[in-house]
Amino acid sequence: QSNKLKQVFMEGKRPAMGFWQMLPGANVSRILARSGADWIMVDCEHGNIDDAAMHEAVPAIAALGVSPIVRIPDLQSWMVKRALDSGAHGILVPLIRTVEEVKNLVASAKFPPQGRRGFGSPIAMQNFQPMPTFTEYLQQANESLLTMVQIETQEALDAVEEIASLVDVVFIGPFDLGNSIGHPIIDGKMDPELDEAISKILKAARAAKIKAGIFCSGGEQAKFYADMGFDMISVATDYTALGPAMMDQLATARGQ
Ligand code: 3PY
Repeated sequence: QSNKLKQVFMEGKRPAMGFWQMLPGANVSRILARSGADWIMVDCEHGNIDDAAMHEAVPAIAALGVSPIVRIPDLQSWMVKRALDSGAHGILVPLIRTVEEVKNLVASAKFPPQGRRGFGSPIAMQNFQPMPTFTEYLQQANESLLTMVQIETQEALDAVEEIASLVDVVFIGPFDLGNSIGHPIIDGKMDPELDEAISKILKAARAAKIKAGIFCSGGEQAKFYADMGFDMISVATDYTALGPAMMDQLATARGQ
């Protein structure tokens, strides 16, 4: 099954760069997916994206050869199922705390015998090229769909080595991680203890031979973490990019 993100991971030549979709609408998805990004995160946790909007965003992104990844709102089996049934090429679970939760996630994301994902959606296979048959999707999904967890709590940081042995990607949410370890990001400034936690997560991913991802607040920060060796980097969000782009044009129009 075609999975652009997985392909970039397997080639291992460059980090996979992507954007965060927080605003609903297939047109937003298409703008983001046409940017040259490898993957788009459909953010059902903090974004304005409900189940119906997710079912519009995922195919719009996949149709352009880009990997749609869904961040589910919370670790609930039914959310994992609906995200994967919508055709997502992977899922990201926020605010993980324990190894037990991660095992639960993996079980929810895999068909038997590896897990307990229910089979029956005719929608998922539409989002791969060439389109697999029902049976091919069943045979390939466990291997090709990416399981990712966010390391953004003290508890997950403490258990990161074991967590990394269970998933495809450990993905850092620096804002929540900073809050959880008692060193929040203030005015964009990262505390040295947060930097240390980030290095620890990257190291754990390397040791487990899996990929490490991180959420960034712009291109400059994204370049910094790409140079540091991260494999999956979120460069910006639609929501935060739109305002400055418009203000820039307005300032030019007003000769400012
Ligand atoms: C964080 O930085 O905590 C995130 O999860 C980004 O959305």
